[in-house]
Amino acid sequence: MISRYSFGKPFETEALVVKIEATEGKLPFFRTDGEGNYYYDFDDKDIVYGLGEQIRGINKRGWTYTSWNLDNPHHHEDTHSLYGAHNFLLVDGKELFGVFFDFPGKITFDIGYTKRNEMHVYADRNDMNVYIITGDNKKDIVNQFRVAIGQSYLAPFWAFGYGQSKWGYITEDDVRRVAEEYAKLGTPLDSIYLDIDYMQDFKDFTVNPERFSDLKKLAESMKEQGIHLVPIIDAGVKIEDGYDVYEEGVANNYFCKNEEGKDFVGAVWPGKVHFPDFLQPEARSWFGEKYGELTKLGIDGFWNDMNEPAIFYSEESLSEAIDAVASLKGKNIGLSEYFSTMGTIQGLSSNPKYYDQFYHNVNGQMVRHSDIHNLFGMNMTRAANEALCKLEPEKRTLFFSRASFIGAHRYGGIWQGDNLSWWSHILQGMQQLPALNMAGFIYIGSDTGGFGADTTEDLMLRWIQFALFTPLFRNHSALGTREQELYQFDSCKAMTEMVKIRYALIPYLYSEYLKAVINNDMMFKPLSFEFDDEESKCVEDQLLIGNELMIAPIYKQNASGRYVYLPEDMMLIRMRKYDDYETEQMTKGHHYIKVALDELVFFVRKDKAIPFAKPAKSTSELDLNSLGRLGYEGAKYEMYMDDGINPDVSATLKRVEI
Ligand code: MIG
Repeated sequence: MISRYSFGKPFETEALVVKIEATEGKLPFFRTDGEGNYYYDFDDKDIVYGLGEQIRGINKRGWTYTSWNLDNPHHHEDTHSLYGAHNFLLVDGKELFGVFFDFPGKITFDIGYTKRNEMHVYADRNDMNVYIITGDNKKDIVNQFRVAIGQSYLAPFWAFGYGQSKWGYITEDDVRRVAEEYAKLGTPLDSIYLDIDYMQDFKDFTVNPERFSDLKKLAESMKEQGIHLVPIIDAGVKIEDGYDVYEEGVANNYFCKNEEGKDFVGAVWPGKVHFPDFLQPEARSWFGEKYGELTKLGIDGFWNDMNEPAIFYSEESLSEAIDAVASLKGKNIGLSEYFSTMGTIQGLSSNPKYYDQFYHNVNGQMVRHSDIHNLFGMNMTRAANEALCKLEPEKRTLFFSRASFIGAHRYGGIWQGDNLSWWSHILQGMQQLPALNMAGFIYIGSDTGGFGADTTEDLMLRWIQFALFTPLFRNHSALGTREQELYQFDSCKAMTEMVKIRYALIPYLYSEYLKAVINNDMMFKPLSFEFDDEESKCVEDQLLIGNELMIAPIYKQNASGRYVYLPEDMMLIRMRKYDDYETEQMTKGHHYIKVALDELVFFVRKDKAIPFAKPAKSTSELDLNSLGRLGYEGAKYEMYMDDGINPDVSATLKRVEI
């Protein structure tokens, strides 16, 4: 049961797809002062799940989290905000309920940080809808919430293949080389990503003609090899006379305005930019249709970046900073001046004050950006998705975004942003998955191998052994970091075997993905969502995948194994290659399991089995008609399959028993 409690004048975020009448009467579970403060008292053992992309574990108790979409490459333990705002929580303990704070501005969740046994949720304004969801169990509550926020975005089947990306593929030859090297190595590959380097001067929907002389031809020749090119699109539009996107945006008032009613100027990769006002439906369809210029060239997937929106500086703040630095010229600078100057420079990027300086036109009303900040990225991806549904109605286009709000899950997936090549970030990325599923995001994944910092061969192997279970399985890294395509490493063969295992698992992973989308379920669950025992509640580094598998990845340097908790008897599968593996019956309880660097270990749940394919060089060549099985003798598996491309899933959906 879902009830809405309405405070002040809430902004319509469009997070929900159903209209729920506001309930008169007192908000249950929380104490509230009517000014945007909500308090909940915990028992010692209460657990809080949710908050989507936020850092710090599956159980959110013990830290404070702020929903404020931020270009934040520091996914450190003391971070408060990343790229998404997913204000849905589930409290499990003395009471069981879900709560969604439907609020598009800044809102903070102090979950036992100030006071260990108190949750304090607060926003700067109390104009919001609070939804309380009660139900039989955690899965039921999540399911009810998911129904209310609408069916999740459906990715094409090919998007389950392996993808290679790197900020710094400067020319089309770089792209061709990636394809060639992987072909030589025999690694399956379905996509190569184009980062900002393909654009002309970082202008959206342009292609640099010197470095990518014929994108259409390149896309065609890649398609022949089963490879999709997936270009990036940034939120900011370069200010440049003669550039059609800029000129049309100005002429039609499609850009965000400053207080004087002029187009707001920020700076990102192209230098000075305007930001499309994605809250205007006309601006959305205009910007969305621009994606068609690339689909005409054979492109069928996009990733939307910098859409928090990230702002490197504003004209005013940059000139202030330059003056501050200039005023120090020739002086003997002491410690405090040094640090305050450094602070001024560092504070230029995505400074909160910029977001007070521009406005959206919402049905003729000027709405300050900071009041609805967390809706911006969502509406960019919505623009792209809605336009492509019209331009290419016969097929699914791949979309994933960096910034998001609940509701964005209907328009695309997300990737988890600029992680680092750190061991702890394997775990971090994994812990985000169930909470993202709760918020509706199912097509998800983090940069495999790590984005920032230099990866290592062993980190890469371990990361692949985890990431091969995530819908988005993409190797991506930052400009200037160590090259991490698999062929850069001595263990490229072992890595390739892991990618092949991924392809063998695709029938299962895609089927569980479809189930999660169609039935509004979670694909990644904490153990405690299926098992009631006290120990399952504490497990932070294992996950259930679909209804059949459990994973317990290795995320520590030089570890030759790890402890695993089995909440029931399970079958261990130890694989070196898709056709070279052993199985072992394990009993419920704690075990130490050895896992060599070139082995993949995962578990099939008791009396269950999964389909298993023969790998192929791309998803288009996977033979789904002759599937093998892994798991318990006699167990049945209901497999969901469809043609992987028709946007209307029910048109081609089949459920077969395997
Ligand atoms: O300021 O386009 O998260 O994936 O490679 C960095 C360059 C901008 C951030 C994205 C990252 C991408 C990078 N972008």
